[in-house]
This record gives sequence, C-alpha cells and structure tokens, in this order.
Amino acid sequence: MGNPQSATRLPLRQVWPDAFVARYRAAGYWRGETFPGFLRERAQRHADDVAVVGGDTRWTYARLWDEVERIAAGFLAQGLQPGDRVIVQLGNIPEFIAVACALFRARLVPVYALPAHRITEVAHFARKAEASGYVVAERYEGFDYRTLARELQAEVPAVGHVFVVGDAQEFTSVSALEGDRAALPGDPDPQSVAFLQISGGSTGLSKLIPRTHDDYIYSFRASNALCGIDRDSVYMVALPAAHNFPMSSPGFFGALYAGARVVLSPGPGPDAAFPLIARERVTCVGLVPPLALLWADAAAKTTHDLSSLQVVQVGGAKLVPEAARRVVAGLGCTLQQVFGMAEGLVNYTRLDDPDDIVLETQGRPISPDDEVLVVDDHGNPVPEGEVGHLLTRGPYTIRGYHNDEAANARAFTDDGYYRTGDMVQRLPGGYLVVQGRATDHINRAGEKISAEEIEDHLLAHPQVFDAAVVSIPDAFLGERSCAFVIARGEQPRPAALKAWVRGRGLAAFKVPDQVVFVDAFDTTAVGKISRRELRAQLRERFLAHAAAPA
Ligand code: OOB
Repeated sequence: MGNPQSATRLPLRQVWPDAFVARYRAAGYWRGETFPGFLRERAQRHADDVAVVGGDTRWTYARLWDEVERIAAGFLAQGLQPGDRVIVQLGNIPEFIAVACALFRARLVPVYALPAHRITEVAHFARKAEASGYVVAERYEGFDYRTLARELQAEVPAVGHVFVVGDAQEFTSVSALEGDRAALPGDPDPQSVAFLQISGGSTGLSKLIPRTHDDYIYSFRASNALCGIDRDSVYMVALPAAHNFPMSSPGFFGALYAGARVVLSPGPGPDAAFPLIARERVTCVGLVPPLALLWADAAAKTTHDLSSLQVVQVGGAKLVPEAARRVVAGLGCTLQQVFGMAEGLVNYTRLDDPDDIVLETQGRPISPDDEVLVVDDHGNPVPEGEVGHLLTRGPYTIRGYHNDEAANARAFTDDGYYRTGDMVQRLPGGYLVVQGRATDHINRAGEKISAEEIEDHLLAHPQVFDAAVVSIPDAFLGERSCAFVIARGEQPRPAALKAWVRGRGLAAFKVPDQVVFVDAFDTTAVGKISRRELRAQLRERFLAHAAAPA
C-alpha cells in the first residue's frame, strides 16, 4: 500500500516558461539526460573503474549500478510508488550515493536532510514534501537515527516506510532490499523533479528546492569543465554529502558523470581527510573557509603526502583575500573560489584566472545564460562596481520553491528572477564580490541559520520575554550566532537557554553560540522598529562594546 497522499500527488515539475525551455535546449544546456540514464551508461563504459570509495567499501561503476538497481527494485517492492518523496538522512558513506541513485532509478524523489538535523527539522521536511519514506543509518557520529525515525513516524504517520543502513531493528534493512528488477520503470522525464534540496532558510523554516534532471545535470557537467574534472580525477567529499556544494559543484555527481573516482571522507578535518588524500591520490576537494584555513595550517606539519591535490575549492561563505593567501600558501595548489546556492546559480573563479581575481573575487557564473542583476532597494540596476542586491535567473536556477506560495511571492520577481538575498559588487568581466547580505541569517562556517527560526524557539521559553538573534564576526567560523534576550521574571542561565533550543529538536549548529541578556531593546520615537533594524542595532552595539578598551 502506498502513501495515502500519493493520490493527490503534486505535479513534480519545475516550470520554466516555454520560451526559456526552448532556449536552454537549443543552447545545448538541457540535453534530455537523466540520472539513471547517465549512470547506466557509465556502468557499461567504465564497468571496472572504481566509482566510490568510503569506509571499507570500494565499488566499481558496475557494482554501483548493481546496488542502485537492487535497492530501487526493493523500494518499489516495499510499496513505495513512483513520485513518492523519501527523506534521505545519511552521512558520508557509500550508501548515500547508492540510495540517492536508487531513488532516481525507481522514480522516487529524494529529499535531502543533513545528518545534523533533528526531529523538528525532519518533521517539517516530511510535512512539506508529503514524504512517505525515510532512509537513515543505524548510527552516525554517535547518534542513533532509529530513535529519530520512531519520533518521526509518531509525528508524521504518513511516513510509512523507514529504511536503515545497518541494524534495522523493527524497520527495513537497506542491505536486504530486493525486488523485481524487470519491473523497474523506464527513465524519467528529464524535465521532471529529480530531488528536493533543503534551502539555507534565510527567513524562518527551510524551504524545499525542486531540481530537475536536465537543470542539475547541466550544472555539474558544466562545472566539470570549469573545475578540471575528467576521468582521471579523484574527487573528495569532505563536507556533508547532502550539501549542494560537494554534491554538484562539481561534487560527487560531477565526478560520477565524468567517470572519475569519488572518495568519501568520514569527517571534514585533516585527521580524517589527509590519510585518504594520500592513499587515494585525491586531486580535488571542496571546503568551507574555516576548514580551508585549518587544512592549510595542518598541511605544514603533516607527514601525509598531499602532492596529488591540484584544486582546492573554497565556498559556502566568504573567503577574505588574506585567508585566501594563507590557503594558497599552505596547500600549495590552485585555489578556486565557489559562490553558489542550492537554488541554482554557481560562480567560480577560473583555474587560469590571474591571482588578484582568484584571491579577491567569488568568481563569475557558470553559464553564458545565467542572467545576473545587481539592483538597489527599489529594483533599479546599480552602476558596475557598486554594491546592490543580487537577482538571478538561468538554466539551472529554480523558478519557485516546492509547495510554498508565500515564500515564492517574496523570493521571486514577476519575471522569474530569484532574489538571492546577497549583496554583491559586479566587476568588469562579470566577476562578483560578495559584500554581505540583505537577509538576516547567520552563515556559521557555511551552515545557514535563520535568525527568525531561532527567535521563535527562544520565545517559546517561559522566562523569555523577547529575543533577537544576530550574527557576530568570528575569527574561526566567519560568523557565530548571538542571542540577545530580555528575560521575563528571573533570568535563566545562558546554558539553560542553549539546552532549551537544543531540546526543541534542532540541529546542534543552530544552538546560539552566545546568549547576552539585556534590559530592553531600543525602539525609535515613532514606535516599534523592524526586526531587521533591531538586529542591526544590537550587532552594532555589541561590536562597539567588544572593541572598546577594557
Ligand atoms: C552554498 O549553498 P547554500 O544554499 O547553503 O547557501 C547559499 C548562500 C549564498 O546565497 C551566500 O549567502 C552564501 O551561501 N555563500 C557565499 C559563498 N558561497 C555561498 N557567501 C560568500 N562567499 C561565497 N563563496 O553555500 C553553496 C552551494 C553550491 C556551491 C557552493 C556553495
């Protein structure tokens, strides 16, 4: 029996206007390729080449495809039906790739959650996506996800199917899945939604990002050319595999498309990654800025041979020029800045760009058809070189979030541009320099945290009268979160408030790094000021205070 909701299955197509579809096809961006289509072809062409390395597993392309078909047939045999959404919450293990590709093969739609997400977030994804399945590992980084699965089924009973990598207990084991492979469906419509990605959640809760086969495959095929990925490359996934950056910029999907080798690092730090780089002769890796600095320092002292590394990509948050110099000096290979977003647009510095471009800009768009506007608060273009809001549309940028009218009204213009929320400067040649953002989120080492979402959780505490969460510069993380709180009655301890947020079933990275109690928030003479202004004011006050001599 399938999900009762699948009777009212949503039209899982991302709709670009016909004229754009025609244009993107004519330009050769959208070629009608699909995930199962290219994976099957690679399994034939590169059958005995190693595709995926992780833990004790080493799968060739032929073996990966065999796993994909087995798991795909198993999902359908368990009663899932093409079109059903399935939440995938797996760490950097080979099964992440096998399960995601198996879902594509069975025309099921993965919804990617990060391993750090907890019940509140996962339940939100399940409701928003109307998911009927959930795939987890028995445990990852010490956390038992079967417990989370039980909580999820209690909160969202429509999630009728739970699959577990490892000891499944009362659930279904991924390794035991079997089904009739001959009954697997044909390849999907290339313009259908292949998966739902999670947004960084700049306002409130995360939104779901529908990406199609055609648009996503274009983004990593084109990325391969700009990142130097070919069949001889060895690409390491050091960041969580569910992030768009290590997934598609060029990511493990780009590497598989090229017939290259994917190496999954169990953790992002040098301890986990360096021995694997040496053993597998890794050529390319993507990092967030704090990690890149950590790697650069560790590289000076390591005994592991890192000489295979050709390209280190840094993105997800701003890499300031001084840090960029340290990364280049420490790792001694080509730096590539990557400024991207799960909604689409990705910018790269080119591998042969001059040093000043590589050190001082966040690159330029992948596609000649990425349309970029830099506008003032009223939507009017600003002169080249001036800072403005970045809006974009193009052959791999979504036209709307899944199932979220209100967010779409805010985040997209009438003519289909996505409002990125980033403030940028555009230089000659189309290079962008990220100068900040217009929305109130905290970019904590590449993890995006919505101020609003955390304020809501703080306000639910009986001893919190009001709360404002702001980003504070942090030497290591880039930014950290600080919650300004007005207590109601007796002032709670900061640690108790942090524990409260964690206890609300949220990812640990969302717990405020710092809690500061204040007596009141400033308001203007005319009355209540906007949350945005309030947050900006608190940030300024905090920074002025921090800078003042003791
Ligand atoms: C990547 O994707 P998301 O969806 O987690 O976050 C997107 C946001 C951007 O709008 C921007 O605010 C920030 O992250 N960002 C950067 C940046 N790269 C991303 N800000 C400054 N400099 C950079 N280089 O973070 C993402 C997706 C694909 C590739 C790379 C990163």
